[in-house]
Amino acid sequence: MSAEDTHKKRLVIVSNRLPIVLNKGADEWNVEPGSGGLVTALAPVLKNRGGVWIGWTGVTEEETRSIDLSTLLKSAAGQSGYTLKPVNLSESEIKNFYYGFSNEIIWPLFHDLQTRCNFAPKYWNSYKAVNLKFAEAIAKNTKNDDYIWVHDYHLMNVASELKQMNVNNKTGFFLHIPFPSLDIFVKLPWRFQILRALLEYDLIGFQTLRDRRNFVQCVRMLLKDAVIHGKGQVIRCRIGKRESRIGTFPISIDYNEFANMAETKEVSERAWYLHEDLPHCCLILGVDRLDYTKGIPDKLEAFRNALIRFPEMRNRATLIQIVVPSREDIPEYYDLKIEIERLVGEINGQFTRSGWVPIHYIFRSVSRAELLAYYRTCEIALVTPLKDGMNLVAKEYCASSVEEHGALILSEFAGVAAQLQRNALLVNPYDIEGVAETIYRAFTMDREEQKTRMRRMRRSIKENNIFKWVDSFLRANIAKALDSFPIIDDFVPQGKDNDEFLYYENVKGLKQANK
Ligand code: ADQ
Repeated sequence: MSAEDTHKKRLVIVSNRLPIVLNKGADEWNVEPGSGGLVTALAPVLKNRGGVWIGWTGVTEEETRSIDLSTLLKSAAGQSGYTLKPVNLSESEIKNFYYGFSNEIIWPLFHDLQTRCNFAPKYWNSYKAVNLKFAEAIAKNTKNDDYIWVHDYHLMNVASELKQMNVNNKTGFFLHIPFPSLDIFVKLPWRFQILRALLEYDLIGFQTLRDRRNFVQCVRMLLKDAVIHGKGQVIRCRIGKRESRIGTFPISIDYNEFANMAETKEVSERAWYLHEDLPHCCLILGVDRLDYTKGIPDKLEAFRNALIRFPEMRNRATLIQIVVPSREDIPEYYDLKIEIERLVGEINGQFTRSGWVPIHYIFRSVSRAELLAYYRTCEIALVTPLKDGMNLVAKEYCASSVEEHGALILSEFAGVAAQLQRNALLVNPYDIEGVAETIYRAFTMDREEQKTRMRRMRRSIKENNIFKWVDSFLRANIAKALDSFPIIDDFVPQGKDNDEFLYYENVKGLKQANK
């Protein structure tokens, strides 16, 4: 299939961040692939399908003026097989829309941590303005056949803005984080606006049935003109003549990519050396983005509790805690980093003996090969977020455990628990003693039981992989599967500086800007 043939229909992904990171080197900028759950999940799906990914570059509008952005994005697009279109944000938009509304209101509220919210009114104005900016970027870079798939909590208003601009493409929205219960959601000062904005999408997707149930209950209680009907994976909501669908689509990973890469020589050797460096030790792995929702301090306390109560674990169990730097400009995240470092220092000071350090702490982004080596070699994974939309680390750990050994300790408040509850060891992450006892249980679990559990979890993740997730979302929204957006063999990124305004030249509000 050539690029020419596919001009009719494209998959347009819209997310707050583009799947890249721009770094300022000594005298020039360079571009690297991004990390995080959304990128891990979507990058393999879009690869070489000639679609478009629209998002913020991660640097300020002021900084982008000194960068040859178009060349950098084109080089990244060439490798990834889809076109990247930037949305530029000013310093004040980054402060109020991104750090403010998205990360000081929606992120904590939707993770049930309402006391961390700062409901500053100016944040809402910025949120609306930036969502309009995204809608304009979409209008400029799409054609009428394109399917527009918007991701996550930063962009809940986009469909509503598109409608007001007379852009009537099919739209879908997927929420990667949890949706809170009514009691928590009603605290949001803009609760009515957000619910109505979400219902402007043709399809709204949630990670779990619990999230969908919470959303539907909020709609039922707060929007008196909304009528919910239907049953099954996707139900419907009607307001006047408008109907949207609401569904549950648990996100996944590219299982084969993880399983195959875990078996490569590079990963096998790295895995062997990791264990060789820590002989006779049971390795317990934690991999988390630096975030207060991931429950890292509670996890460290639980490990300390296990070392106190089960002395046979001393010298024989080591926790390897990888923390991926994230949002460190926010004081709360910086404080969390300090707290983690203090706890690691304290616990290591308390228990270290000649030849054994209880916690190995890694604070940096590790390469994919290194990450997989840890997944493959560690006997226990400790995934204990206080609340999580899904948690891909749990799935990646299982997919990479090619010897089929390894026990997964999993928070019951992670979305992934709905799928793996029978074979993972479920814990309440707030229950320090309970988690400690479960660590000990995993430490003493016999190999056969580990194998049986791991084999079942791997089968379930393999069957429900990322491609199935995309297919089920697209089928529910546009009655088409991913194959309808065929692979392009000779993909050339679109990137002429003047190729904007491809279709919607007469869009309300854009016509002036276009002149
Ligand atoms: P995240 O909060 O980012 O995602 P998660 O699902 O755990 O959380 O994904 C983290 C991703 O980062 C994994 O794919 C992992 O491989 C990658 N990663 C981890 N450590 C790394 C390291 N050191 N270097 C590089 N990459 C690393 C959000 C929601 C989740 C939801 C996902 C997808 O908060 O609940 O599962 O989106 O929907």
